[in-house]
Amino acid sequence: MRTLELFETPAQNLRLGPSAIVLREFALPYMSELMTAIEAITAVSPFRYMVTPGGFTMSVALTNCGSLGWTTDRRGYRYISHDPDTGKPWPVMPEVFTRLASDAATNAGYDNFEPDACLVNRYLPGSRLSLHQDKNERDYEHPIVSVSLGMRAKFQFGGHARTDPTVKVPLHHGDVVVWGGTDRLRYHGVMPLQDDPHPLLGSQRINFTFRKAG
Ligand code: MD3
Ligand code: FE
Repeated sequence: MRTLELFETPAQNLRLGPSAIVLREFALPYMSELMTAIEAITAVSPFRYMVTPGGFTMSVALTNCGSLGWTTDRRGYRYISHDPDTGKPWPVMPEVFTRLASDAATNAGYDNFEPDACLVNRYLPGSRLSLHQDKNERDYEHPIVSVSLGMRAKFQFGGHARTDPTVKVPLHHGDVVVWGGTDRLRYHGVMPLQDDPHPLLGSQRINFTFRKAG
Protein backbone atom coordinates (compact mmCIF):
# COMPACT_ATOMS: atom_id res chain seq x y z
CA MET A 1 0.00 0.00 0.00
CA ARG A 2 1.30 3.42 -0.90
CA THR A 3 1.38 5.93 1.94
CA LEU A 4 -0.43 8.39 -0.33
CA GLU A 5 -3.61 6.31 -0.27
CA LEU A 6 -4.19 7.40 3.31
CA PHE A 7 -4.97 10.85 1.93
CA GLU A 8 -6.80 9.82 -1.19
CA THR A 9 -10.16 8.88 0.34
CA PRO A 10 -12.61 11.62 -0.67
CA ALA A 11 -14.72 13.18 2.07
CA GLN A 12 -18.08 11.42 2.26
CA ASN A 13 -20.82 12.62 -0.07
CA LEU A 14 -24.08 13.23 1.75
CA ARG A 15 -27.69 12.83 0.66
CA LEU A 16 -29.86 15.59 2.16
CA GLY A 17 -33.12 14.49 0.56
CA PRO A 18 -34.52 12.40 -2.30
CA SER A 19 -33.10 14.91 -4.83
CA ALA A 20 -30.48 16.85 -2.88
CA ILE A 21 -26.88 15.70 -2.60
CA VAL A 22 -23.64 17.18 -1.26
CA LEU A 23 -20.66 16.33 -3.48
CA ARG A 24 -17.81 16.81 -1.04
CA GLU A 25 -14.82 18.73 -2.46
CA PHE A 26 -16.13 18.33 -6.01
CA ALA A 27 -14.91 21.85 -6.94
CA LEU A 28 -11.31 21.39 -5.78
CA PRO A 29 -9.90 20.41 -9.20
CA TYR A 30 -11.39 23.61 -10.67
CA MET A 31 -10.10 25.92 -7.94
CA SER A 32 -7.34 27.96 -9.57
CA GLU A 33 -9.50 28.66 -12.63
CA LEU A 34 -12.46 29.54 -10.38
CA MET A 35 -10.45 32.11 -8.43
CA THR A 36 -9.32 33.82 -11.64
CA ALA A 37 -12.91 33.81 -12.92
CA ILE A 38 -14.32 35.31 -9.70
CA GLU A 39 -11.75 38.11 -9.85
CA ALA A 40 -12.72 38.86 -13.45
CA ILE A 41 -16.44 38.98 -12.53
CA THR A 42 -16.01 41.23 -9.49
CA ALA A 43 -13.71 43.59 -11.42
CA VAL A 44 -16.68 44.35 -13.70
CA SER A 45 -19.60 43.91 -11.27
CA PRO A 46 -18.28 44.30 -7.72
CA PHE A 47 -19.87 42.73 -4.64
CA ARG A 48 -22.51 45.04 -3.15
CA TYR A 49 -25.04 45.01 -0.33
CA MET A 50 -28.59 44.94 -1.63
CA VAL A 51 -31.75 45.96 0.18
CA THR A 52 -34.72 43.65 0.65
CA PRO A 53 -38.28 44.71 -0.23
CA GLY A 54 -38.82 45.10 3.53
CA GLY A 55 -36.02 47.67 3.71
CA PHE A 56 -33.30 45.56 5.33
CA THR A 57 -29.75 45.66 3.99
CA MET A 58 -28.51 42.10 3.46
CA SER A 59 -25.43 41.03 5.46
CA VAL A 60 -24.34 38.94 2.47
CA ALA A 61 -22.79 40.94 -0.40
CA LEU A 62 -23.58 39.69 -3.90
CA THR A 63 -22.96 39.95 -7.59
CA ASN A 64 -23.93 37.87 -10.63
CA CYS A 65 -22.74 36.54 -13.94
CA GLY A 66 -24.65 35.09 -16.87
CA SER A 67 -27.44 36.51 -19.01
CA LEU A 68 -29.64 37.01 -15.92
CA GLY A 69 -28.74 38.11 -12.41
CA TRP A 70 -30.75 37.97 -9.17
CA THR A 71 -31.51 41.33 -7.66
CA THR A 72 -33.42 42.79 -4.74
CA ASP A 73 -34.47 46.34 -3.92
CA ARG A 74 -37.52 48.05 -2.37
CA ARG A 75 -39.55 46.99 -5.42
CA GLY A 76 -38.96 43.25 -4.92
CA TYR A 77 -36.87 40.22 -5.81
CA ARG A 78 -36.32 39.45 -9.50
CA TYR A 79 -33.88 38.48 -12.24
CA ILE A 80 -32.60 41.22 -14.55
CA SER A 81 -30.21 41.28 -17.52
CA HIS A 82 -28.20 44.35 -16.43
CA ASP A 83 -26.25 45.24 -13.31
CA PRO A 84 -28.28 48.06 -11.73
CA ASP A 85 -25.08 49.64 -10.31
CA THR A 86 -23.10 49.77 -13.57
CA GLY A 87 -25.92 49.82 -16.13
CA LYS A 88 -24.01 47.17 -18.07
CA PRO A 89 -24.99 43.55 -18.73
CA TRP A 90 -23.85 41.14 -16.01
CA PRO A 91 -20.44 39.61 -16.87
CA VAL A 92 -20.61 36.58 -19.16
CA MET A 93 -20.55 33.28 -17.29
CA PRO A 94 -16.94 32.03 -17.41
CA GLU A 95 -16.37 28.73 -19.20
CA VAL A 96 -15.04 27.09 -16.00
CA PHE A 97 -18.33 27.99 -14.27
CA THR A 98 -20.51 26.35 -16.93
CA ARG A 99 -18.19 23.32 -17.01
CA LEU A 100 -18.31 22.86 -13.23
CA ALA A 101 -22.10 23.34 -13.09
CA SER A 102 -22.65 20.84 -15.87
CA ASP A 103 -20.20 18.28 -14.43
CA ALA A 104 -21.79 18.48 -10.97
CA ALA A 105 -25.35 18.25 -12.33
CA THR A 106 -24.42 15.22 -14.45
CA ASN A 107 -22.79 13.60 -11.40
CA ALA A 108 -26.06 14.06 -9.48
CA GLY A 109 -28.16 12.63 -12.31
CA TYR A 110 -29.23 15.80 -14.15
CA ASP A 111 -28.02 15.73 -17.75
CA ASN A 112 -27.90 18.86 -19.93
CA PHE A 113 -28.13 21.44 -17.16
CA GLU A 114 -27.63 24.79 -18.88
CA PRO A 115 -27.77 27.60 -16.31
CA ASP A 116 -28.38 31.16 -17.52
CA ALA A 117 -27.80 32.79 -14.11
CA CYS A 118 -25.12 32.55 -11.46
CA LEU A 119 -25.60 34.38 -8.17
CA VAL A 120 -22.30 34.92 -6.35
CA ASN A 121 -22.61 35.52 -2.58
CA ARG A 122 -19.83 36.77 -0.32
CA TYR A 123 -20.02 36.14 3.43
CA LEU A 124 -17.80 37.90 5.98
CA PRO A 125 -17.71 36.94 9.68
CA GLY A 126 -21.24 37.47 11.06
CA SER A 127 -22.97 37.38 7.65
CA ARG A 128 -26.05 35.19 7.56
CA LEU A 129 -28.89 34.26 5.26
CA SER A 130 -32.26 33.76 6.90
CA LEU A 131 -34.53 30.85 5.96
CA HIS A 132 -36.04 31.31 2.51
CA GLN A 133 -37.18 29.49 -0.61
CA ASP A 134 -35.72 30.15 -4.07
CA LYS A 135 -38.88 31.01 -5.98
CA ASN A 136 -37.89 33.72 -8.48
CA GLU A 137 -36.97 31.28 -11.25
CA ARG A 138 -39.52 30.74 -14.00
CA ASP A 139 -39.49 26.93 -13.90
CA TYR A 140 -38.79 24.86 -10.77
CA GLU A 141 -38.11 21.73 -12.85
CA HIS A 142 -34.46 22.70 -13.25
CA PRO A 143 -32.01 21.88 -10.47
CA ILE A 144 -29.84 24.42 -8.64
CA VAL A 145 -26.12 23.78 -8.24
CA SER A 146 -24.28 25.53 -5.40
CA VAL A 147 -20.53 25.79 -4.83
CA SER A 148 -18.94 26.76 -1.49
CA LEU A 149 -15.45 28.27 -1.23
CA GLY A 150 -13.43 29.52 1.72
CA MET A 151 -14.61 29.48 5.31
CA ARG A 152 -16.96 26.77 6.51
CA ALA A 153 -20.66 27.57 6.91
CA LYS A 154 -23.43 25.91 8.85
CA PHE A 155 -26.12 25.43 6.25
CA GLN A 156 -29.73 25.02 7.43
CA PHE A 157 -31.97 22.72 5.46
CA GLY A 158 -35.66 22.74 6.30
CA GLY A 159 -38.92 21.53 4.83
CA HIS A 160 -41.66 23.01 2.66
CA ALA A 161 -43.02 25.21 5.45
CA ARG A 162 -40.94 27.86 7.20
CA THR A 163 -41.69 26.34 10.60
CA ASP A 164 -40.64 22.79 9.64
CA PRO A 165 -37.64 21.49 11.60
CA THR A 166 -34.22 22.09 10.03
CA VAL A 167 -31.06 20.04 9.88
CA LYS A 168 -27.71 21.80 10.05
CA VAL A 169 -25.09 20.69 7.56
CA PRO A 170 -21.51 22.01 7.52
CA LEU A 171 -20.41 23.08 4.03
CA HIS A 172 -16.66 23.29 3.47
CA HIS A 173 -14.30 24.72 0.87
CA GLY A 174 -14.90 22.94 -2.42
CA ASP A 175 -18.23 21.34 -1.55
CA VAL A 176 -20.88 21.33 -4.28
CA VAL A 177 -24.57 20.75 -3.62
CA VAL A 178 -27.16 19.83 -6.24
CA TRP A 179 -30.85 20.43 -5.45
CA GLY A 180 -33.69 19.29 -7.64
CA GLY A 181 -37.06 17.59 -7.74
CA THR A 182 -39.02 17.65 -4.53
CA ASP A 183 -36.12 19.26 -2.62
CA ARG A 184 -35.94 22.27 -4.94
CA LEU A 185 -38.44 24.36 -2.94
CA ARG A 186 -37.32 23.46 0.56
CA TYR A 187 -36.57 26.28 2.98
CA HIS A 188 -32.86 26.85 3.56
CA GLY A 189 -30.51 29.36 5.10
CA VAL A 190 -27.02 29.95 6.44
CA MET A 191 -26.15 30.48 10.14
CA PRO A 192 -23.99 33.52 11.05
CA LEU A 193 -20.50 32.88 9.73
CA GLN A 194 -17.78 32.27 12.30
CA ASP A 195 -14.34 33.76 11.78
CA ASP A 196 -11.99 30.85 11.16
CA PRO A 197 -9.76 32.17 8.35
CA HIS A 198 -9.26 29.94 5.34
CA PRO A 199 -5.73 29.44 3.94
CA LEU A 200 -6.73 30.50 0.41
CA LEU A 201 -9.62 32.96 0.93
CA GLY A 202 -8.94 34.40 4.39
CA SER A 203 -11.91 35.59 6.48
CA GLN A 204 -14.62 35.09 3.87
CA ARG A 205 -16.85 32.52 2.27
CA ILE A 206 -17.92 32.70 -1.34
CA ASN A 207 -20.90 30.71 -2.52
CA PHE A 208 -22.20 30.63 -6.04
CA THR A 209 -25.44 29.14 -7.19
CA PHE A 210 -26.22 28.22 -10.77
CA ARG A 211 -29.80 28.48 -11.90
CA LYS A 212 -31.89 28.29 -15.03
CA ALA A 213 -33.87 31.43 -14.24
CA GLY A 214 -35.42 32.49 -17.54
C1 MD3 B 1 -31.86 24.39 -1.34
N1 MD3 B 1 -27.38 30.54 -0.91
O1 MD3 B 1 -28.22 32.12 -2.88
S1 MD3 B 1 -26.41 27.58 -1.17
C2 MD3 B 1 -29.09 31.47 -2.27
O2 MD3 B 1 -24.69 29.37 0.96
C3 MD3 B 1 -28.68 30.62 -1.15
O3 MD3 B 1 -25.01 31.24 -0.06
C4 MD3 B 1 -26.86 29.83 0.24
O4 MD3 B 1 -29.50 30.05 -0.51
C5 MD3 B 1 -25.40 30.16 0.38
O5 MD3 B 1 -30.29 31.48 -2.58
C6 MD3 B 1 -27.11 28.40 0.18
C7 MD3 B 1 -27.39 26.18 -1.13
C8 MD3 B 1 -28.74 26.24 -1.75
C9 MD3 B 1 -29.05 27.03 -2.80
C10 MD3 B 1 -30.28 26.96 -3.38
C11 MD3 B 1 -31.24 26.07 -2.91
C12 MD3 B 1 -29.68 25.38 -1.26
C13 MD3 B 1 -30.93 25.28 -1.83
C14 MD3 B 1 -32.52 25.94 -3.49
C15 MD3 B 1 -33.40 25.05 -3.00
C16 MD3 B 1 -33.10 24.27 -1.91
FE1 FE C 1 -31.43 30.15 -1.56
